[in-house]
Amino acid sequence: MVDAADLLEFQRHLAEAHHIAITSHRSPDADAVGTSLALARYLRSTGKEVTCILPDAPDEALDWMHGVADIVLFDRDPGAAQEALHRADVLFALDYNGLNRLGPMADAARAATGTWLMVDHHMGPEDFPTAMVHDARCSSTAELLYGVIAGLGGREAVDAEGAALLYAGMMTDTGSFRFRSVSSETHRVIAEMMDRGLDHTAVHEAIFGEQPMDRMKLHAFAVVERMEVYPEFQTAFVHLTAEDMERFNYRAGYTEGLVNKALGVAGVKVAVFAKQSSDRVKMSFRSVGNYSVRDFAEKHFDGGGHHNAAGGASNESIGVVMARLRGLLPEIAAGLAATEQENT
Ligand SMILES: [Mn+2]
Repeated sequence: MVDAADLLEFQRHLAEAHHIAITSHRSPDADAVGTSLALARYLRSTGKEVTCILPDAPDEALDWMHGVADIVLFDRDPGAAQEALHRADVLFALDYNGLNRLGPMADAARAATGTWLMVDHHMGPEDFPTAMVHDARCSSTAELLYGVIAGLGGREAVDAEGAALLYAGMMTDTGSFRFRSVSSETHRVIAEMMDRGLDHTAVHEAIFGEQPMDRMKLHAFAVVERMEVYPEFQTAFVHLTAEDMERFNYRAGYTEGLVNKALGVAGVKVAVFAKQSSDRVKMSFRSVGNYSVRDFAEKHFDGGGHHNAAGGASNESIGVVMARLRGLLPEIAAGLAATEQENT
């Protein structure tokens, strides 16, 4: 929920701003990119000059998003990114709350002299912003941002195009409205956007409807050759080595959704996906129900995120990581048993 006092703060800073920079986290997902572009649309409709800046490129699966080609990418054009950050009177941090989430762009962001405003739904925000709309219970930044735009009087500016951008973030951050974080408010926001022309089917098709053959083969391979299901622990793992990804001509976004395939196995309540990513292993954690994968990711893999969806990383090899995960199966099962007791 968006607090009226926070909105007033936003309003005050925006009223005086001419140049606005909108930033989001590295490896930007649909929530990051969709909110950046939707906020830019709204602010431009009020006469502001807006630049969207991301540390690196979004997945190809988001190429359909209106305005995505105009986003300044720090890794491709650090000069332009630095200049836009430097020129901004107001800078937005969307869908992240710690500057380290910007990766190599963090120092350039730290050097910016404008006023930081944040809209985010992750736990434990840093205090660099002057004002923030923050709610860790909210299922997506897109849902929160809709409340911000509506609260600033911009409801009408969220047309069919803007609504598609926000809906993409809401849909993907909720596992297509599956996670516990989905609330009646989530659906109220969507209802309003549908009244303004949102084509939800088109968004779903654009993101999930079609995929390159290589990606489909990679998923099939992962499920057949690299998935480990442990029914006695209600847990499934799936992993990919660097060679696996090379074999199927891996591109950004290809492994999206694999963790949900593992979670979708009958009887599985906790799923982990791990992949070799240059010198690190990156992990996605998912759960259904009360078991917190955020706590698990924090404790064992320097990670964080949400109750049912979290991420982590390790500098160990993929083999070592998988061995460590197998060793943690009893701990996961004990945690699942404990949360089940909470329920009864
Ligand atoms: Mn998000």
